[in-house]
Amino acid sequence: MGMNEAKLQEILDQYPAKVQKNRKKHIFIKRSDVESQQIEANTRTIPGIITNRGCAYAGCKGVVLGPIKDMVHIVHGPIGCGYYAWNTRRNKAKSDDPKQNFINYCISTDMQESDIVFGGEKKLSKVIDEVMEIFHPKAITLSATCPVGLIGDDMGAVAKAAEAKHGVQVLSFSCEGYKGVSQSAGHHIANNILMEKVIGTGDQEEAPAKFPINLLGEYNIGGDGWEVERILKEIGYHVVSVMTGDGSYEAIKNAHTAELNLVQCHRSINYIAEMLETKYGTPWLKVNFIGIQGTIESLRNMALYFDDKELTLKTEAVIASELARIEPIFDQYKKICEGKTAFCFVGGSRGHHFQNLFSELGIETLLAGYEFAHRDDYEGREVIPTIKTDADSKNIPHYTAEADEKRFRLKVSPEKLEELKAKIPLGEYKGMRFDMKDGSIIVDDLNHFETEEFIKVLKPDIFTSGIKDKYVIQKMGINSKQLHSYDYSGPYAGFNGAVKFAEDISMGFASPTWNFITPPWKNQPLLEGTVTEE
Ligand code: CFN
Ligand code: HCA
Repeated sequence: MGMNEAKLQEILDQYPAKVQKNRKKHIFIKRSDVESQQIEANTRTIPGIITNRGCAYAGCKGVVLGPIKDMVHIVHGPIGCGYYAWNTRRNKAKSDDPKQNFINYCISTDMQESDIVFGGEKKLSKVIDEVMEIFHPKAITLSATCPVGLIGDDMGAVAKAAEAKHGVQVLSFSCEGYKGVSQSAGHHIANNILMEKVIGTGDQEEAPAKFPINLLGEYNIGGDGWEVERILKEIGYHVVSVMTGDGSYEAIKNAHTAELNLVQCHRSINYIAEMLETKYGTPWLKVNFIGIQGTIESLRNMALYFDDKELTLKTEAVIASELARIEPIFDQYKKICEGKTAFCFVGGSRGHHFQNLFSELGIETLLAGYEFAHRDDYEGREVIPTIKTDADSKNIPHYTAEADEKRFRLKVSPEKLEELKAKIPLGEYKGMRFDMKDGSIIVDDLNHFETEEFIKVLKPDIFTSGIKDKYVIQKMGINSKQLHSYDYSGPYAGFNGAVKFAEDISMGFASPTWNFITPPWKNQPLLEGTVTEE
């Protein structure tokens, strides 16, 4: 199965020459007989092309900051921007103190024309005052939208004055939508300030329990983080903080006390993982709790890292009992899924992670890609060390150890670290390319034209992506599943999540709805239809 170069060229030939030249660099067919296959990524979408990407504000406020439940997140800008990032991502949160859980609110300065003309700083200060009066949060974030940057409101000055007035931390994020080519720049902006101003400010020197870890890049979409925490706690780990799903400002302040950082979504949080290693000497381990085997492998690597007999035994016991419980159910769904094919296109890491689940269900991924990932996500971190080639980092500074006097102890001696690295992938991860079959297609920033063209040629049985293309795909008669929001379902992570995913997509395949839809290619020609006269 798969696609050959000639067929791909046929699709690309439909583009004007200049566009074709650009898009060609973002697409390749996997070949294992060549050592390196380069892809262009993290560059600007051609204006006019319908991309699925979001903006820097989405990456900062929507993705990284939004899930922190005990801070109030104020959006300085037009109400549409506030609305866009208002719980649509389904990052769940619950709190022991419901008065300190602000996750369901959408708070915005609701900028109007007059604010654009006369400036919005006063309005922003007023909103902060109102928020303090109504909610009494421990801390506040301010996120900038495009017009704020264009008119030059000084959000930093407003934040500083508000801190002095109210005595709580008010963090200002210059994440105007246009600050980068996608969400990715926003992740970076959020990560930098959390690192600089929040992490390490807690008063704990040591974690209060054994095997303390941070779970980085887990946003608790549809409850994923809760399922992962359930497993980790059962084994005996102490979860210091989760960044940032169901996240808490108080917990993030003490993130420096963890002995190991687990990185689930590498794309959005690699900066924090790297900075925590530089500053506090905490190594990081790439994990993937999507898929049964991915979960097992991640748990085993963690046990190897901590190198404790009891923990290792408990890890194996939990794996065995979870497998015994879920495998019989999972296998039933596998019967429905086996032999089918998929396209898997998501933002920055799920396009890779979910291929695990597909292959465990006997589904082959024919095409995959990311909206805004960087080259290392495709080609592997061994090939492309992230920080050095990161286009965003040219504009957005990184934390360096030299800039900071306060360095904590190394969590693992340099000798032990080398020994561990020989056994487990500390500080490393594979790119998507290595997990895909020869002949499969890898596409960066897939657009709607290419979506339709690739579907017509390869006719996948399921297409996983987001809201912006879901219904177009569904109308083409293809089982379409959102892997951003999980279509109101979830969790899909961990053991229970694997079963839930299998159940949901099996329901999709088995739905009688498909009998009532005729895919467009069965009614060809599409554009040259005849017009009947009355
Ligand atoms: S939850 Fe994550 S897993 S954080 Fe990132 S790269 Fe987005 S919001 Mo949509 S679903 Fe998506 Fe990833 Fe990491 Fe989500 S694949 S695009 S910015 N993403
Ligand atoms: C975002 C958030 C998003 C959008 C999802 C989608 C999410 O980019 O602002 O396009 O379906 O996961 O909610 O990625």
